[in-house]
Amino acid sequence: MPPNIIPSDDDSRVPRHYGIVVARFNELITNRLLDGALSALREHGVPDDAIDVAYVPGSFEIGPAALAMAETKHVEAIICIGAVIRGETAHFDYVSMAVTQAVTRVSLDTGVPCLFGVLTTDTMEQALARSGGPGANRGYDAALGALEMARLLPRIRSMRHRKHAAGANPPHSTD
Ligand code: INI
Repeated sequence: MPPNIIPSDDDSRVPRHYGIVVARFNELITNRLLDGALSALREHGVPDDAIDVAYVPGSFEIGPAALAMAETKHVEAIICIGAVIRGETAHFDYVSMAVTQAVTRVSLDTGVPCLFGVLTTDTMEQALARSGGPGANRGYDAALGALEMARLLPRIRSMRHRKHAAGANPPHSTD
């Protein structure tokens, strides 16, 4: 018997809200990543009034803003956007590690998928190359990931109810 593939295909009739947290530091780059993320959401039928954008000073502040957004339970996925460029700072390693860990933690602790649209590059040229048009814009890619995860996770969660409803795996608890 073939495995049961849980679909994450398009079901744009289901309205969903998305959050974007964007760092102003290196705003030349982060504005381009934000434009890419907005393009991807709009191309997939997400109306602007279903998108909440929060600006933070730098990538270090993305974690707390993403956590606050996730805790509202108003958004089904959060796209985190920043640009940490090694040439600009002696604390590149600290900022990039902190934002990576924070975004991972918010995602796992809250169950709201947080997509990582944060560039960590050695040079401004590399950052420019990764914030261009579709196919070369990590903000666009992160938004595609957000669309997919927002469709997939509710379907995985609903499997529990489906199994119980079918009586295939009766729960052990008495609730
Ligand atoms: N923040 C970034 O998003 N990218 C950077 O490259 C960067 N540099 O170079 O320092 C940066 N620093 C600011 C940091 O994110 C915090 O906003 C700041 O330390 C205040 O907490």
